[in-house]
Amino acid sequence: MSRVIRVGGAQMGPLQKSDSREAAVSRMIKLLDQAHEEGCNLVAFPELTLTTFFPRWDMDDQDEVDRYFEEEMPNAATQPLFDRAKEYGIAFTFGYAEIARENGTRHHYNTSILVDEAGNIVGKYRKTHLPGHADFDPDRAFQHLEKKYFEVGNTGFRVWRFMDGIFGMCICNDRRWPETYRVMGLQGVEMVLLGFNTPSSNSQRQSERGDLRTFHNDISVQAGAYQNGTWVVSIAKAGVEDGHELMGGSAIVHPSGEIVAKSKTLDDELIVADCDLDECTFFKETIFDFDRHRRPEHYGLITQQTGVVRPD
Ligand code: CDV
Repeated sequence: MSRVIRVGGAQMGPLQKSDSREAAVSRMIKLLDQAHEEGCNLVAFPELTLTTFFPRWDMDDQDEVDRYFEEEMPNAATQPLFDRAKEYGIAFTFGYAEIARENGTRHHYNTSILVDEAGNIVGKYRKTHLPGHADFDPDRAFQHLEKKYFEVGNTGFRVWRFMDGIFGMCICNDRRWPETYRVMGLQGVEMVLLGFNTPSSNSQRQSERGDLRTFHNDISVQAGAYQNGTWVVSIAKAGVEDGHELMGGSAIVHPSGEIVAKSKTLDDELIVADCDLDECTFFKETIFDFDRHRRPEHYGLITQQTGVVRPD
């Protein structure tokens, strides 16, 4: 039986502080309509799809912060997206800022969900690698306060049996860490879905070239795909948000590590690729046959320590 999935990568252009959830969702629905016309079975949207990338702003009023978060999913603003996708029989994933109630306490996470073709949420991932800082940093050209607004996710890198394959999720900065892909690779992942919001310039090194930032993005997702024999669908929120530019470079990456579809704009844009999950098998059974070739007895430091310990 064929395991080809036509994937639509729905890059989103910028969202301003003043943009409503409804405005974001109506743009998502337009991309979904286009994906339907192109015969897609699965559509991937970016990280924090519903709002501007608010961690660039330093806020101390928790009510102001909470306005960027969702307490329910779906909710009134996103229900039309769920309804349209169900009508089309398209599965989808998108990221949002989540307030979760756990043991009677409110928790704030940077979250993405996996929704099946009948509109049911079948998977949830909460971002593990939160970049940036927790306090205002006067030395940065702009702020990146994810550590202030989010808690480290408590889901870990799970995978789900989905659409005749094995799917996983991660979010933005997670894509730069090989551990992210390997933990899912060890569970047989065949497609990793991820969204990102990456500024076009480095807040701590303004001289960093844009093409180098693109290279770091590409090398991360391409290596993750190849080294684990998995498809990677990596989708940006791009363009100038409230005066700050986010890079584009959404890509669909084959298990060989080759990019098979890439965005060309910094705006709402759909990229499409036919992704045959069976093409993972060759890589998983040869050069990256983990069972035959991995040597975990020599990898202990990876889980025993966090930072670098140099020899005396
Ligand atoms: N949203 C992100 O996680 N952004 C990060 C930062 C470091 C730019 C990223 O890795 O792209």
